[in-house]
Amino acid sequence: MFEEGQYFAPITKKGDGSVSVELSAGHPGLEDPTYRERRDRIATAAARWEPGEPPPLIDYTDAEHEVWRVVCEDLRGKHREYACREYLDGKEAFGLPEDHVPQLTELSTALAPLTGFAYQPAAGLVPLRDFYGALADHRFWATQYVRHHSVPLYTPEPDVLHEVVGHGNTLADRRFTQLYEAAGAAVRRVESDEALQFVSKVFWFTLEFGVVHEPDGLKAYGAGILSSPGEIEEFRQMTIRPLDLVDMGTTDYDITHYQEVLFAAKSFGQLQDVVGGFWDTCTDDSIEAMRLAA
Ligand code: NLE
Ligand code: FE2
Repeated sequence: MFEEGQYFAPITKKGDGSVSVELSAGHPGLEDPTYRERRDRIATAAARWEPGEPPPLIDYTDAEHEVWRVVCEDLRGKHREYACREYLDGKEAFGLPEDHVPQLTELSTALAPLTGFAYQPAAGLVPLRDFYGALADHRFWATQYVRHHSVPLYTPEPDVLHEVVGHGNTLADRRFTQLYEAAGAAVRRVESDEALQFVSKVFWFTLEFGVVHEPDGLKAYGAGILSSPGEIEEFRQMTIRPLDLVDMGTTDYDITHYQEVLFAAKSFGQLQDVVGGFWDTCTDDSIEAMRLAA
């Protein structure tokens, strides 16, 4: 089950430190025991990781490398057509491999001189405060497993393709990492669960699923659109609302489907001013006041 604001599949820890991953109804890997065993093994490696260590090395199989190749190849032209300028700049600077799944540890090394961000491995569900708080310290919690091979175009929960192709290319550009850092600082500042949910939803409708107007059309900058060869072809047909903090912070969403409501910035500069400015300064009181005024 995925509740709002939950970014990763819930896990259960066993006595020996190994974990088992819960998959939601309708997940393409639910009835595939080989896939589930693989998910559990990769999650166990992350669960045994200690802060300060590099992320565990994963022995990706040929089949997993093949899923990576299929998705990257499919996304190549679609990114050129539908991704925003800043994402394409990050993608060029980062230079991800398209023929094999890279290791998180080598990606952190590549990000260090670009933005200073580093990956740390997520076994499963990361509590919201930990997920966002890490961003303030330039750390990004990431899963390491690969989506199920039967549906490479879309996965209902974040996998390594989403974390690395979707988020990684943005973590390689300072204009984006300033926004990630600001979101992290905002979550550290707010105390109430209501304010946390509000900040988290603004993150969802921007850094996960945001779109932005460019002179030649509507482009995606949200990682969830940019890691899905299926959704990236559909976002222009969705309901597009103007960038509005209270609307974003109070609109419900369902992580398991293509997003039907998206919020468009007039420009990347507007995103930085409105959303970056909000995260830089928001408090429990300011969020409450915004809601009451709306
Ligand atoms: N739906 C995304 C994809 O297929 O890449 C992953 C989940 C984003 C929250
Ligand atoms: Fe994400």
